[in-house]
Order: sequence, then structure tokens, then C-alpha cells
Amino acid sequence: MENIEIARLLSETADLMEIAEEDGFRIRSYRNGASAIEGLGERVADILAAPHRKITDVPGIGKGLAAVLTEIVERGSFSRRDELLERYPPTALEMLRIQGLGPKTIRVLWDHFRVSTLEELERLCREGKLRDLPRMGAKLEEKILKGISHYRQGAGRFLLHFADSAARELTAYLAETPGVDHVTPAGSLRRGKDTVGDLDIVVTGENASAALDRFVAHPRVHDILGHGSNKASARWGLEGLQVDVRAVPAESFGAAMQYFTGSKEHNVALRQRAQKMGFTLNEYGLFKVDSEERVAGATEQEIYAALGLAWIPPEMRENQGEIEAAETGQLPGLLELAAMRGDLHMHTRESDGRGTLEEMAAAAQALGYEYIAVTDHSKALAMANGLDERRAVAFAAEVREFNAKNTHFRVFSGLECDILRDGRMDLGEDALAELDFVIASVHSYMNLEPAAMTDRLLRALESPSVKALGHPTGRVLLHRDAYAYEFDTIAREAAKRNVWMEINASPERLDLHAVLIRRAKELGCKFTISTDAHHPKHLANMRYGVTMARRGWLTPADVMNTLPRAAFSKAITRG
Ligand code: DGT
Ligand code: CA
Ligand code: CA
Ligand code: ZN
Repeated sequence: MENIEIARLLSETADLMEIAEEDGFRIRSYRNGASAIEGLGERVADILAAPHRKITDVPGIGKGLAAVLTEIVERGSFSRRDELLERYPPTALEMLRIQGLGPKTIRVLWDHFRVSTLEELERLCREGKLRDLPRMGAKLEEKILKGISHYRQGAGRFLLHFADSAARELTAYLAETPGVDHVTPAGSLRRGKDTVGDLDIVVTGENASAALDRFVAHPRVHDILGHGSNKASARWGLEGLQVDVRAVPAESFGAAMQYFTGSKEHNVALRQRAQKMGFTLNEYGLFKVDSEERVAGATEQEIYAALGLAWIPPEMRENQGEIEAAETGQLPGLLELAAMRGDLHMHTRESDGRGTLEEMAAAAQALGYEYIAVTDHSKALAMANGLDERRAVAFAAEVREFNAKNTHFRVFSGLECDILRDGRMDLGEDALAELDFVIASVHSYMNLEPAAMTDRLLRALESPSVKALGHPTGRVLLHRDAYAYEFDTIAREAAKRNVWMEINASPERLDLHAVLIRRAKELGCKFTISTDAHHPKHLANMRYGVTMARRGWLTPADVMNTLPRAAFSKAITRG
């Protein structure tokens, strides 16, 4: 049995143990074991079979797991898993992926109804059967129905952040193949889409096909769907992300990158343009129709140039006017990560973050930033230990003390203040006025009627202390839709009041998304890009926010936290 299958058995058993409400410590040890084995370069079965080796030498594998692994390798399963599968249906695992359905609910549903498929569960919710059970109601039925529909829509798509991490690991590995020159991700990942269906990787070099052999031999790669000398397809990791790797000759590298980066819509428009000019464009190059002479192909630049276009950044390739802009020299100078000089949304231990003020500041300095705003939650988020007026004012004083000792870096005292149901700020204006940078965010009552939500946000924008609207649509990728309101009305009002639109770079949010960023810019808005970090290492997610901004055609001038420290400080000072 291969490592990936062993890892899957462990991780599924951990899921079943959650449903059975077993000991958290044991569940974690199964999960840790699964990820240790998934990333292991050697087969577990080989280690177990070697006379002088001990599986417990592998970090993350203790004595208990060692016995489990022996049993798995011997007979393809283990007793704990068999017991659990007798009690719960294998489809319980699928149900765990549905937002609104926790392990406890799944257990209760199973105990009462023996629901074993999503269709059955859907029917029970439609018929209003759940509300008869203790602590369940019509609301939960609705939530589960929404969750199922989301699950079906999102099934088979992955967060940009996950696809990007997988691509980094895989391309670094493939690039080590001797005789390989380029290993480059294309497809929706290169365009920076917020979710990715599969990875498309292009390889060149005299020995490019050896990279395909290395690809299918990677320990995390399984379910090989095809493997020839030009292309290999397989799945990556426990999550089963599909990866297509293509080997192309150097003279076609640019053409292949262009073709496989897409989008389909951009490519269709580009091919039509090529035809009008007497060319054909495909993944091998740009050719004259009459003589079949290759005009371009080694680089993307020469292909776009031969078509009379400036090179178009991948994030813009959606056939939304970028070809026209490239033709007339009107492509914007897109924002780059290096232009970011600060991060303006983060949490510390003061509320629900894991780092201290000092740790967040140190991590930000390591990224080369000149300033940050620390924005813990306000008191309405009681479970996050949000700040009340007294703690907010005390925090502002603490930040002043910090700044007095650290003159080369600046912390702005901030708050992510809840917008209450009626649009009032969670904290009083006197306390808010003590702070340098207040973000207003919705964390509750997300299902208001659109008109009520619009009024609520309009009222929030009236607060003179508010500098930014946090995660402005509230969406959670693959889980929760944006809440409904009149976006244009809010964007216009925000522009008028000089309240900035946040682009939240947290991988599961990426909120605002590209289309709304472009719209907000048209309506006169300025933006901030921030990570909403709850741990120092989350500050590194800034690049995903920058990617969204680039997809929304933003330049450095649109984004307030590209300003140098003094100019930024001035920009947030009340006039
Ligand atoms: P995804 O994987 O669903 O997140 O989105 P993409 O854009 O990566 O789509 P994918 O993987 O099906 O194909 C990668 C690129 O290859 C796509 O953006 C454009 C190009 N491509 C694939 N199939 C076709 C096709 O039938 N016609 C054209 N013009 N281009 C194609
Ligand atoms: Ca793709
Ligand atoms: Ca693909
Ligand atoms: Zn928030």
C-alpha cells in the first residue's frame, strides 16, 4: 500500500472519531501521523519491512500509530477504522465537508434518521424534519441546504492559497531535474483566480520529459491519469488536486505559457485577432497562415508584440478590455508586492490572535514594512474577547509607549470595530477617536434584507472615526456567499467620505474580489490591502491580496498602504 492511501485511511479515521466524539488528543495524533506520512520520501511499507529500521523514528509516529501502520500494511485497514465504519456510513465523511454540519449534528442525524446520502439529508431538510430534534430548527435546515448547494458548486475547486503552496513545492522539486530549464505554473493559478480547478505546469529543457517521470514518482502524487513523453496528469496530496504537467520545446515555451495560462475567453479573442492579421496561434507558436512560417513562440512577449500588443499581465487575461488597452498603450502599471509598506488589519492575543504586539511588529519589520495597524476585535465579538471602550483606550496608550521606544518603525493603534445590526459602531465615538485606524466590519446578522444591509452599512460609514470597511462583502470562499446589499451605493458613499475599501488577503476570504475592486475604483474608491493576520506568519499572505488588486487593475496610487510612513500617517489624520 502506498503512503498516500495510508495517510488517507488515518485522516478519514480521525474524521470518524470526531463524529464519535472521541478523545481530541488521539484524533490529533492520527492527523499528525497522516500529514507526516503524506510528505514522507520513503514508503512506510519499506521502512516496516527493513530489519534495522524503526517506523517510530519518523517524526510524528509514536508507538500507537506504529501498531496501526503495521496492521494497515498487512491487511489494508485497521480495527479502529473498521469499528467506526460499522457505526457510521462512509458518506458521513462527505457530510463533514458541508458548512453548517459539524460532527455532533452528523451523529445526531445518523442516530435518528440513519441518513447516509446527501440527497436524503436534503430531503429531510426540505420536509422540515430536523426541527423536531433537540437544539435543531428551521434555521439549521436552511443552513444545511445552503451548505449542500455550496458544496456541490465548489466541489473540485481549491483555494488559491492551497494550489499555490502545492505548485511551489512541486515546481521546486521538478526544477531539480537535470536538463530542465523552466518549470512554470500556468492556468488559473498564474492568473491568480481566487479558486483553482487544477494545476497546469509547463516544463522546457532538453530533458523535459524526465521531469514528467520525476513528477509521477513524487511521494505525494497518485492516481496517475496519463503519462507520456509530452504530458503527465495525476492527483496531488490527500486533497486530490489534479495536476497537468506538459513538456514543450524551448521554441514553443512562450506559446505554451500563453495558451495554457488562458483564460479561454482571452485566448479566443487573441486567436481571432491573429486570424485577422493572417496568423494562426496555437500552443506551439504564432505562424503565418500562407507559408506556415513561425513568427513567434519562444516568449510571450514576442507573441503579443507580433500581434501589435504590449505584454499583458496574466491577472488581466479575462477578456475584459485588456486586449484593447494593450493595443492602445493604456495598460495600467499594476501594483506589485514590493510596493506594500504596511499591513493594516491584524489581531493579537488582546483578542483572538496568537501573537503579541511586539511579535506582530517584528514579523512585519522582517517583511520590510515601515508600519502596521494592530486592529483587534471589539466587544460585540465576545467569544473573540473583543475590546470594550476601556481596553481600547488602554491599548492606544500601550501603542504610544511602544512607538516611543521604536522610532524606526511605527505601530498605529487600531480596532476592527463591529458594525451592529442597526449600523451603529460597537464602541462609542469617544473611545474610537483615541485610535489611529478604525476598520468597520460586519460579523453578525449577515442575512438581512439587501435594503436593510445597505442602510446598515451607510450608517456605519457615517462614523467619523472609520477609515476602512473590513472584508466588505463577508464572503468565505467555497463556504459562504457575500451578503447582499447595493454595492454601488456603498462604494459611492465610501468614496465620498474617504473611507477606504479593504482587500482582505486572508486566503479563505479574498474579499473584495476582482470584479468589485474594479467597480469600486470606477466609483472613486481608494483601497487598503491587509492580511487580517491572527498569527505572525499570516502576514505573508499579503501577496494574495496584491494578486486580487492586480486582477482588479489597481496601481500603487489606488492603495493607501503603499504610501511611505509619513504620508500614510498624514492620510489618516483627521483634518
Ligand atoms: P481551472 O483549472 O478551472 O481553475 O481554470 P483554468 O483556466 O486553469 O482552465 P484549464 O485547466 O481547463 O485550462 C488551462 C488553460 O488552457 C485555459 O485557461 C485555457 C487553455 N485551454 C484549455 N482548454 C482550452 C480550449 O478548449 N480552448 C482554448 N482556447 N483554450 C483552452
Ligand atoms: Ca487549471
Ligand atoms: Ca488543466
Ligand atoms: Zn473581521
